[in-house]
Amino acid sequence: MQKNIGLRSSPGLLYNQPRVLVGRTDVASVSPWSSPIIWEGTFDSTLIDSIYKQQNLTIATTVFALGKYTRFIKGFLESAEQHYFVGFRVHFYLFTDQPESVPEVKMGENRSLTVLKVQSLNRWQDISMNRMEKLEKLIKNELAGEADYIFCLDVDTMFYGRWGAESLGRLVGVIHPWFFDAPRGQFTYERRPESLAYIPAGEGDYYYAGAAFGGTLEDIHNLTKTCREHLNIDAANSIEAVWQEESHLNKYFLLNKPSKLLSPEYMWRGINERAAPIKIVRFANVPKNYAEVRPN
Ligand code: UD2
Repeated sequence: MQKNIGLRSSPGLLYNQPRVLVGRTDVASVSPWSSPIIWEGTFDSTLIDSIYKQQNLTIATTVFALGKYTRFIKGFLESAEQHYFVGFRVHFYLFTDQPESVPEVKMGENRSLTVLKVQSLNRWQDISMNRMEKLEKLIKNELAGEADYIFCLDVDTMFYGRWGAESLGRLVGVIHPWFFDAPRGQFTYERRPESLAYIPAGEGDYYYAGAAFGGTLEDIHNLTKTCREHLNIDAANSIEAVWQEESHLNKYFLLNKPSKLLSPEYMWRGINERAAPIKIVRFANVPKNYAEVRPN
């Protein structure tokens, strides 16, 4: 009788055995509504890649660079080429008021960049908030049939480690790097009932970063549309939430629980900052002088 010792059933199935009783014990890797929280040590990148590569996915990725923030484009794109969805089809959409100052960045195979001109705005708060409307329109008018997932990222950032298919999900939020170990009473949610972003004391799950969120086109269309509508209603009522669209995003995620959460490895404070549970910095803020870089 012939034995199949040494033969494999199919390519991509050679990875470490999943263990029921072994895992990260220093952090929660699941939320109370049973969504995974992605940390280093909670996934096998070889396995994840072999699952998702078969699906022939396109990941749309948006970033905004207005005013002096164009200086961050090069570092963002070059580091994304090294670490972000390597081996996948990625289409970057860069919104800027100065298309002429977008640097030449060599993109890999199956990776492309579309530059979209937007009008300049005078207040940094308006630049930040206006992203929701632009994203809503992009998804509705341009992305149908063109992408499977979308991530919306801040530009004053760089990638330092793998950000890959482990981050994909229907509705994905990133736990903010400053508040992951804080009691929710300290979260900088909007606390005035007059705003639609209001979250009262004693409520809330996590504090999510406005700098990174993603999911399927349908879910992110709903998210950006809802946040845009709520920002407009607040504006009509002469109120601006304490952290603008980030406050509205936090309210949205309170009412619409993310199906996947990314740990602060996916939006860290800076490459030189340390905290015990952070075993790898994947994506982090680039230090900036707010007074110098913002329009006012
Ligand atoms: C926080 C959030 C940010 C946003 C903001 C809300 C994190 C880590 N950061 O960051 O996502 O929610 O609060 O106010 O969660 N921009 C320009 N030109 C400008 C100003 C801003 O292009 O002159 C764009 C750019 O893409 C930038 C983004 O808006 O990355 C957010 O602005 P920020 O980085 O100044 O906001 P920040 O650091 O206070």
